[in-house]
Amino acid sequence: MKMILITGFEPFGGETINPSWEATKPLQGCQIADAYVEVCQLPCVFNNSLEHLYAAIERVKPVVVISTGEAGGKPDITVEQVAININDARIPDNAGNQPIDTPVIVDGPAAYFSTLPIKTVVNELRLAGIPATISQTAGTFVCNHIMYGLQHYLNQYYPSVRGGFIHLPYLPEQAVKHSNKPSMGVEMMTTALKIAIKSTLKNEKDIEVIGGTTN
Ligand code: PCA
Repeated sequence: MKMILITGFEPFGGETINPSWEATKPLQGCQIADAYVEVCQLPCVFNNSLEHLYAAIERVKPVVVISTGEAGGKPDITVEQVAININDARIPDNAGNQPIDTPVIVDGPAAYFSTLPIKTVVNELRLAGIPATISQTAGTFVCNHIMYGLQHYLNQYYPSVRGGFIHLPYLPEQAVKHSNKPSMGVEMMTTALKIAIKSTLKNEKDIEVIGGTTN
């Protein structure tokens, strides 16, 4: 059976919910095209989150892995293009770690690109009426750490498995506590993840958008 692994994070930074988990968990067991979705919640903790991710990959044996995280303050869904080999935490993670300028993987390359068809995904989200853009930085906190670790692991052990990362805005129930911050409803975000899975399964290669990237 073809499997898709989708991950979301536990709440962090003083929040009591994380949109990435709220939007991901309804997908557990869903069939999308000819594949089945398995979801997994990751701790917002450097290194330990990667151990959870690698264990989930070994358990599920997916053909595609999409990790998701909260990007509070962003107005739309951001499909990440690149992960960099640095941990530089503005705040402590959920275990109190606050690495400054350390590598995600010692002696790893400076960066990895997403192997999802990111322009296709953004285009299809927009066609479905969901605001989305490509992002060229996943930051330097636990989300970038997970994306870098994911791409590194797949590149090393499962080069035919495609993977990438999608950041999600605040949920409305979070945004009411942060004035002037945009939000998106959970149903729209779950639909967006389904579209991202469907277009990844359908498109081995990304489209070329005339005029450059879909910014
Ligand atoms: N967002 C954080 C880490 C966990 C999450 O959901 C980030 O963007 O790094």
